[in-house]
Amino acid sequence: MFRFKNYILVIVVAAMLLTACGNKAPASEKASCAPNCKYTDMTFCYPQLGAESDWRTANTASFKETAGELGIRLIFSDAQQKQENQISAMRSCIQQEVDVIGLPPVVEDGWEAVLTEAKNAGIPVIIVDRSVSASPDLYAAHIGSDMKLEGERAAEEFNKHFPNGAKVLELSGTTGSGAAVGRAEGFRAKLNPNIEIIDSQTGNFTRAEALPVMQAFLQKYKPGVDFQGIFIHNDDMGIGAIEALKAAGVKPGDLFIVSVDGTRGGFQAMVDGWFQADVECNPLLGPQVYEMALKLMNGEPIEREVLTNETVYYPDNAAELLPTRKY
Ligand code: GZL
Repeated sequence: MFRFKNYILVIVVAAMLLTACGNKAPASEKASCAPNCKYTDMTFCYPQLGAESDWRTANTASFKETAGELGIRLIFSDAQQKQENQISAMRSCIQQEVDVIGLPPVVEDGWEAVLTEAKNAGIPVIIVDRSVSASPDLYAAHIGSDMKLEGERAAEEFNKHFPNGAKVLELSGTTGSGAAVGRAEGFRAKLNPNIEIIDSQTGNFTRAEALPVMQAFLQKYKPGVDFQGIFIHNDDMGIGAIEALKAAGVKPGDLFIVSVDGTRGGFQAMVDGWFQADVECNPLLGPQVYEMALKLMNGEPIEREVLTNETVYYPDNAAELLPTRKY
């Protein structure tokens, strides 16, 4: 009798253990191939925010080309700059039980629910490029630019150029995005008190939306008289603004313009004399993000915050560097 009871107990305990093993691994658990996962074992989800700028095009290319080189199965989607599309793409990836999700968030807020769903499904999320306001315990890490520093660097260019003060306009990026919030914050934090931002409007990081904003500015303010400079949050909006400036008879160099990204379009604008500085913002994040994703699959330690090293570009060597630009 005693032996029979033991036998039943063993079966019950074994059944309980099997059931437990069958559940999704809790967050930050390693993949089943750990600790020897290879890139070819990885299914990576990248719900890209859109295709609004040359920067974004280069960012997409970095993830697609690197996935092809490494043999990673990439689940890619384009959210057309809509957060709800990014969230539904993430939910689809959670259903497909991908290994890792990289999230390039269009805006900072509103990610708590879907990040919690990913965490409960045992799928780590790497925040890519822009940041989120959600609690850091809801995601594995952030890899991207220090947007506040980019804004500070732009301010330093205005401070150097206008020691006796000036009035400037700001063409800002997508409202509520980590990039626009950080750049605006850094710009204001570092700008000398004798330089006044007389107006700021969003161009949503696109050429098409920046053109009418610049046209409206030119209806309201006389270039060179009411304002002497413009801080533009990305090169694509800068190129849209240049079209409006040209149509209004403004010439290259009439205004002091500082942009952000350092794309080929931005370098060309420096060669043509329109931009007096271009603050680097590097989109080529694919390799770094995939390397971190593989470490997560193998249960290896990772850095929770990785900020890309960036610089400021100037017209004096823009022509020489332009042919070497990767984006
Ligand atoms: C910044 C990135 C921004 C770029 C824009 O890291 O999110 O979005 O500056 C892009 O060009 O649209």
